[in-house]
Amino acid sequence: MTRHDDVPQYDPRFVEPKWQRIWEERGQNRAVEQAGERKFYLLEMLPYPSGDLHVGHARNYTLGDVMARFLRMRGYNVIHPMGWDAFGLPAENAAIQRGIHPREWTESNIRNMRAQLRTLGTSYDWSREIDTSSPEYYRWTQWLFLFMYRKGLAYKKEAPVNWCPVDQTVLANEQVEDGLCWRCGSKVEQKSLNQWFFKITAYADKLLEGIDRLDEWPDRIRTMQRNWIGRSVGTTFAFDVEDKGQSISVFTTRLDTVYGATFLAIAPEHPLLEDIIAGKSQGPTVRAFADALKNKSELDRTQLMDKQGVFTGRNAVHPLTGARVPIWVTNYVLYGYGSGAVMGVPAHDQRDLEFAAKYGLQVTTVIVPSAGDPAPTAGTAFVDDGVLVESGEFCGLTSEQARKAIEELLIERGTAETTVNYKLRDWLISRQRYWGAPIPFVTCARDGLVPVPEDQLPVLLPDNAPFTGVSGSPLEHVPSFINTTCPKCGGPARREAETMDTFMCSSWYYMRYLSPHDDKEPWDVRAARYWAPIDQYIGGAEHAVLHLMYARFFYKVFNEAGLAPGDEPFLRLFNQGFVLGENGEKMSKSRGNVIGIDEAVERYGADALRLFEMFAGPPASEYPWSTTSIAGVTGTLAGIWRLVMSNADQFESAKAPDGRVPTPDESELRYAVHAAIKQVTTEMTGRRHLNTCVSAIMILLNALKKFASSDAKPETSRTFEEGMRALLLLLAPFAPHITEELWERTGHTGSIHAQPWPSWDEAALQRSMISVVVQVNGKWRGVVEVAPGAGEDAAFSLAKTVPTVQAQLAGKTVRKKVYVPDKLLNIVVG
Ligand code: ANZ
Repeated sequence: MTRHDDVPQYDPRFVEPKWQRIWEERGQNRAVEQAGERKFYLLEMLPYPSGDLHVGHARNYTLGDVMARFLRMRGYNVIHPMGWDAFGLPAENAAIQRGIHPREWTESNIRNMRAQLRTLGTSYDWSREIDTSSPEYYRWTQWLFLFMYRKGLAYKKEAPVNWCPVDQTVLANEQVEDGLCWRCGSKVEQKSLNQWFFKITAYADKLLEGIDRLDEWPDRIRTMQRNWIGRSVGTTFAFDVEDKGQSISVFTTRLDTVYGATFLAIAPEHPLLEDIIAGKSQGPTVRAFADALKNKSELDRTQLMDKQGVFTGRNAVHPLTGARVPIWVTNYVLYGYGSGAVMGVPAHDQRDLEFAAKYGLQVTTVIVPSAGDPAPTAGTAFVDDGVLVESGEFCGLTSEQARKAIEELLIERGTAETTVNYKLRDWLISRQRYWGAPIPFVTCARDGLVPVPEDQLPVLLPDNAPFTGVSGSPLEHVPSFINTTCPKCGGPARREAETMDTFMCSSWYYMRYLSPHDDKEPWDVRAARYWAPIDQYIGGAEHAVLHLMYARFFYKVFNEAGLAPGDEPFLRLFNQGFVLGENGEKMSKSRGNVIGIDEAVERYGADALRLFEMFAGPPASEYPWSTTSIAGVTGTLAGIWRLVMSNADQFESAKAPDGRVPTPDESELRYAVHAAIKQVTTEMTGRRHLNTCVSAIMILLNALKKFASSDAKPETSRTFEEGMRALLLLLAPFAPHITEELWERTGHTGSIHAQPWPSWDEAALQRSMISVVVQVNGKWRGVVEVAPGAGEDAAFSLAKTVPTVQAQLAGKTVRKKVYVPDKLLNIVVG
């Protein structure tokens, strides 16, 4: 047998690149469709190539990779691709600030990040890599834009955008900080521009209904998606405008409170506003107030400002009481929701109450918690359902009964209807930006808006736009791009100067992976029928709403067009937690606590980094980077290396059946081996607390070490060999390099990652006796063997027969016993 001292040291700096190269050369991770094989589409959200990856990013990719390797060993045909969400603002900002072309900046970041992902030992099928900013990719993004247009799901209309009057440019919402331009600090205005939209609202109900079936998504994300869609059912009904022969419709979900309506509030954009103020002395003041608001964003109006309003000088007539209610223009009623007008019920709506208090409007309580209750105290609105008071013939009804009864009455009169409203808005696609996919349309004086024919795609992004960051869309300033001919009439035409929101690129990329080099179609529908949908999606919870909603929308459209199987793209979703800096703060450059992947791999090796990431906590929780625990897992890996290398000969010699009865140590070890296999397998297929898998592997390592160093160890032992083999196989997904190297060094042929996953023998887990540790005053004094689940008395009587325990008890009084069944008995004496 080899002595420990003779074992060569484990050197990840040699072993890791060696195997990365070999796996690549063997094409080991290539995914090939195989009829009849169980497929598994495993995907991590594609990264934005921002430059460098740190150990927080590594966690996401390691998680995916551990799953991929595990599933392959479980016999799945796994597809595990990777690519780059490469269009977007940071590249353009780098161009503006540092004069580097966005493509150059993006490509160099991709090179760097690809290398970093490789050093982690991730088993991607790199032959499927995509870059959303390459013409081969965005040609199909443009194709899909036209596809959506053909389906009647893309349209152009005037819509307000954030506009910086100093930089003369449109700003994305994220570029508006507290209402100010992020770059020059000037006050951002709202400006109306003609823009492209996707009609995601047409899918609101389908998107909502689909969420119910996504039972392998985190509940939190499902709730966020439901709230984002924000379906609400209510009543739209009319208030006549006094002396005008017109009426204002309001949308309410609380028709039961209608007798408490003491004013009407309308949005500054309301189309009847001019009619309402016509001939009124308040007219100019109202108009000025409304115009000032029109420049402000929704966020500004509803969250950053106090509630404000002005009286229009005109009243409306309450449809049930005939009372005159004043019409006000306010900042908190949004034109884009419901009908752009609300009935103000200050007693039962907090916003209305604040508004009424500020302007001295009447507050009338019409709902009480239960019959006979007094009106709730002033100051806070009573917003819950209750029982109606001061409500004419409806007094005494519950809120629910009243909503129905009042709605029926108004519907009968022909002035109301049941309405469903959604918070979800159509998806604004156009961006006044350079680094994105050009929108494939032209405008011609004769034919108007004309789609670019499919055979003329891609509409190439020109290289030479001015990156000054000011004055509208950069493409407007590239005449060779803008000026073109109309595909219909051949006359002069102008291209769209705008590019697409990059969420468009990431709404369909998971389909492109299925035939990434296809130049006939965006993806091969046959391949899609085999691989899609995604079985497991992994990524950050920050994409809970936008990306996941847009991708679901697209997929539903694909499915209806027969291009994809099933109507949800991501069957299971997993959000990994953050890795914090060693100081417990969020990892960020400005805090100086970033640990880069390169640095960590260089110091500890990829396997140690991977093992740390999986061991430090369950996948969804956050934890800090810890030099001590990474040193711990490095020690574990070194221990495995020493154990296996110094017993390498066992793998050969133990193969022949020895025919002997297992020793007690062997039975004990066999229990440990099968318990580990069972635990790791159950976790990996169940709740996926991968940290407990790593502990199970560590426990198995200790059992093997104990066995190896025991004097009673037989010369060859099949159980020991079985245990070391299981150790390597269980560890393979977590630490792919060291296990592959040891697999080879112990005389195995073929990759460890292509071996079948071990299975456990339930019989090995049926132990007749269990060892219980006996302590006296907290100190280890011996072990007793008891039947599983034995009681304290049984354990204590046995303990008293152990000489080392007897010695401690002699002449003392037993004061207390602490008993943990199947584990420990602590006897407190004094
Ligand atoms: C009167 C009322 C009384 C209301 C009451 C609530 C409580 P959700 O559930 O979000 O759909 N609303 C309607 N249109 C609005 C708009 N354009 N801008 C701002 N608020 C608007 O909320 C529906 C409620 O939001 C409606 O019900 C309306 O106020 C308000 F005790 O009507 B309610």
